[in-house]
Amino acid sequence: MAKAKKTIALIGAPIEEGSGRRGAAMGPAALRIAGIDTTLAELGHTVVDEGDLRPLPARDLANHPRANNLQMVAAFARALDASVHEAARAGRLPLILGGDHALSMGSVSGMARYAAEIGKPLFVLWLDAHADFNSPETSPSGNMHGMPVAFFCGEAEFAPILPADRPMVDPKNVFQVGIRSVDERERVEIAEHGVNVYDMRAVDETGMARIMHEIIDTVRHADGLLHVSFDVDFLDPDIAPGVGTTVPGGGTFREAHLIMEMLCDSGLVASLDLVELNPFLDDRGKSARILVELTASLFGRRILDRPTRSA
Ligand code: Z70
Ligand code: MN
Ligand code: MN
Ligand code: MN
Repeated sequence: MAKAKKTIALIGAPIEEGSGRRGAAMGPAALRIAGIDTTLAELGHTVVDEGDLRPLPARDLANHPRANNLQMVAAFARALDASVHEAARAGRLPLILGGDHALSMGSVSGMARYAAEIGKPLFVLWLDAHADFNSPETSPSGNMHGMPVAFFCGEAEFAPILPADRPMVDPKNVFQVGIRSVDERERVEIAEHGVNVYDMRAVDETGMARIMHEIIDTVRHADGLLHVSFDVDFLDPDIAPGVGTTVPGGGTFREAHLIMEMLCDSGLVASLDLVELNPFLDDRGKSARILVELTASLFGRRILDRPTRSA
């Protein structure tokens, strides 16, 4: 499986309106400059760069006092829902170059539609310091990058961003790893809806290898599709400073690398978001380069050409 060559669609989503600050819109450019396309091509994949989405604000939606920049966030959600769905249907693996995490409202919804059409359950692996399960009602900031998981699970239906009858993701099919910053009301929501949360304590106590085996086994036994959403702040700010919301105590490079290698071996990954890279805050391209390294591991780069002893 690890050797399977794919056609990968790079979809740039220069959105920063979902976060509380500027800079994430430069993410797609930084990932391209760090060589995401050539790196994947060198691994033998066919890479189709679809360029950057440039949606106009969704003027049909009223401004919302607790959903900042709703019109722009909705525009990206709609554009991504359409382009991710189309890429997946055409047999291309969507790789979304973010852009802040609000973009996952669209990317995951597009994959949920595709999964429903082919009759498979969609699972989401959410690698993040944050649970991103707020809604305008619960959010302390109003920033929509803190809301995508609630949105694609159907728990934040406050405005017609996407059709209300679209396929939703079952919160029990969401696996969150690396979580270490959860708001008070968000904590109640994720417990109530049965989101699978492996917080940093779980990572320390259980170890990343066992956690990933559990997640991969669950997806495999359900014959599911797996969407991976990688927020740069999953990583420790010491190794990846190029992100708006740094939270100490993050994942190590080795943990992230192991995740990617195990996912590669699983052959289950159907789509990937790389989000929250803020090149304006980065240290000479360091975080962009790490993201490209990790993506290379997910798509088949390996240290030795043999299965690991644990496989
Ligand atoms: C907080 C909120 C968040 C990312 C920050 C923070 C959310 N829970 N998400 N950075 N990626 O404002 O909702
Ligand atoms: Mn996030
Ligand atoms: Mn985050
Ligand atoms: Mn609820």
